[in-house]
Amino acid sequence: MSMLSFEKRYRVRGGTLIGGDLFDFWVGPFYVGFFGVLTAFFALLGTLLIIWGAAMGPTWNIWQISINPPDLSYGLGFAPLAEGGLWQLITICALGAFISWALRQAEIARKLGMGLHIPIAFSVAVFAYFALVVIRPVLLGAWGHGFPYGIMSHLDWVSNTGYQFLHFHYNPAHMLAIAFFFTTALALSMHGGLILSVTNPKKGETVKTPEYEDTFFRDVVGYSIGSLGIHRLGLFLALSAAFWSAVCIIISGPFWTQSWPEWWNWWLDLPIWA
Ligand code: 07D
Ligand code: 07D
Repeated sequence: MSMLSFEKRYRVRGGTLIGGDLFDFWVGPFYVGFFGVLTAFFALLGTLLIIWGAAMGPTWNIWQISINPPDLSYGLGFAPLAEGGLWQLITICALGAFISWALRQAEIARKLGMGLHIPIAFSVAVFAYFALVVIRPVLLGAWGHGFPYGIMSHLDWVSNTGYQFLHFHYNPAHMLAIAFFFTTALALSMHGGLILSVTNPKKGETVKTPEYEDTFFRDVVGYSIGSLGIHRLGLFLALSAAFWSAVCIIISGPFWTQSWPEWWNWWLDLPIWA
């Protein structure tokens, strides 16, 4: 449902980060903005480059298409298009599109006088991607350490990279990230359930107030984090999941080259056992 009276009031120029009035308008329900144009440009170019890469063969099977990074021998240099150069250009386009998308979110939030929580949250996902295709490859000295762009081939990369460290589950940052992902799902299921239980009553019953939500949790566990607190906690849990994911892959190789189970030898080396 559109909120036309409200939209009329806020759909005014200003709040842009760059370019002043340039592209400061809406097309139907969408805000365009300089960064909207930039996102569209990078997304379109990146997609066309993927299609070009697919056209080079050997398959049009959507599951099997894979645009691979350059061979390790190219180091941090540019590779010919057919030998990983396309992957490099697509990576630039992907980062261009993701960063522009975050900045477009920031412009819309500024226009509405809102906080920047959403662009900041999305930036953490972009950081995880940046960690995989820029930070780690640069630290290891070759773009060839990035992951290939293909539905199945990127799964092979995750598996192979995991087994290079014998048992990736022993990576302590991977453990933290997984624990945060699981906690995020637990928190969202409880929060979604709680909100539905009070705001979606049976026919004839009234919607309940947040006091009911608080009282429910006080009765169950003796404490309620409150309406604002649960959203702070949710954002913290989800961002921590992606943050520790980025950490777990950045340290794998650049800062720890042995198997991950061996990392835990520090425990056996503690002076208390001597
Ligand atoms: C539900 C929001 C909507 C987004 C969707 C993804 C594309 C790609 C490409 C046609 C939760 C849209 C997909 C635009 C199309 C072509 C050539 C988000 C939601 C629906 N992965 N991954 C998937 C990406 C990495 C891993 C699925 C992207 C890392 C594992 C989809 C990236 C590692 C599994 C996909 C990325 C990794 C998947 C579902 C970028 C560690 C699965 C994703 C840019 C993070 C699962 C066949 C989903 C699967 C899956 C996309 C990076 C691991 C194709 C865009 C390298 C283990 N990944 N992935 O629902 O079924 O996300 O794979 O970094 O099991 Mg992946
Ligand atoms: C990188 C995606 C960013 C996406 C962006 C947006 C579009 C537009 C358009 C929809 C980070 C893209 C948008 C394209 C779409 C439309 C219209 C998200 C990213 C910017 N692991 N593992 C993780 C688990 C094992 C291994 C992370 C579990 C094995 C490696 C997470 C298990 C081995 C790497 C995680 C498990 C192994 C990881 C992924 C269980 C393999 C990574 C989440 C239960 C043998 C990766 C930064 C993430 C990582 C990663 C979970 C098992 C290896 C914590 C639950 C033991 C090599 N694993 N893993 O990062 O940290 O999301 O990446 O067994 O590189 Mg693991």
